[in-house]
Amino acid sequence: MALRDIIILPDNTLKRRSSDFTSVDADVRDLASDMFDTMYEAPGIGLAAVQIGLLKRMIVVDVSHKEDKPDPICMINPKIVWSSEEMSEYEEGCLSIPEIYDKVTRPAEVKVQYLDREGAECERHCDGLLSTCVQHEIDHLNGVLFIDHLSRLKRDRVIKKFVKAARQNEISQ
Ligand code: K1U
Ligand code: ZN
Repeated sequence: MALRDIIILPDNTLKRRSSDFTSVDADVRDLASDMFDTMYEAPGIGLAAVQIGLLKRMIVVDVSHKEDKPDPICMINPKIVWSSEEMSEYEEGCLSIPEIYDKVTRPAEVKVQYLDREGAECERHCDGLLSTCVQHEIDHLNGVLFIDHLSRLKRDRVIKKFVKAARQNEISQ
C-alpha cells in the first residue's frame, strides 16, 4: 500500500492540463493502485492523478455505499462522448479544496470512453453520483476545479482563503 500526498489549493499544478498515456503497463497499474489507496484513505469517492501532482490522464472512482461491496473504477484517458440534456445538481467537495462544499449543476448522465487497467477500450454509461463524480474528475484532468463552476464572487472568496492559509503556513515554518 502506497499513499501519496494530495496537493491542495493554491497549488498551480491543479490549473494545468494533463496529458494522455501512450500505453498501459505495470507502472501505470501500480499508479492506479496507489491512487485507490490514497482515495480510500482520504477518504474520498474519486481522485485524479493531478491531485497527487502527476499531470497524466487517469482517474479513480468508487461511489459504492460503505455497507456494500467496493466498486473501484479506474479510467485511463477518459473522454466524455455523450452528455444528457437533463441537468442535475449535487453538493460537491474536493480533496484539494478541503472543507469547502457547494452545489454544482452538471449533465445528469454521461457516456465515457476510456482504457481500463488492462489497456482494454471500454465505454460506460454513468448516471447519479457516478456521473457527477466522473465529470468532476475529468474536469481535474483539464485544470478545472468545481469552484470554477460557481460565481466569480464565491470562487474568489475560496481562493483568497487558501492563499491566506498558505502564506500563514509559510510564515510559521
Ligand atoms: O476529486 C476529488 O477531490 C474527490 C472528491 C470527489 C467528489 C465529491 C463530491 C462530488 C463530486 C466529486 C471527493 O471525494 S470529496 C469527499 C467526499 O465527497 C466524500 C468523502 C467520504 C465519503 C463520502 C464522500
Ligand atoms: Zn476534486
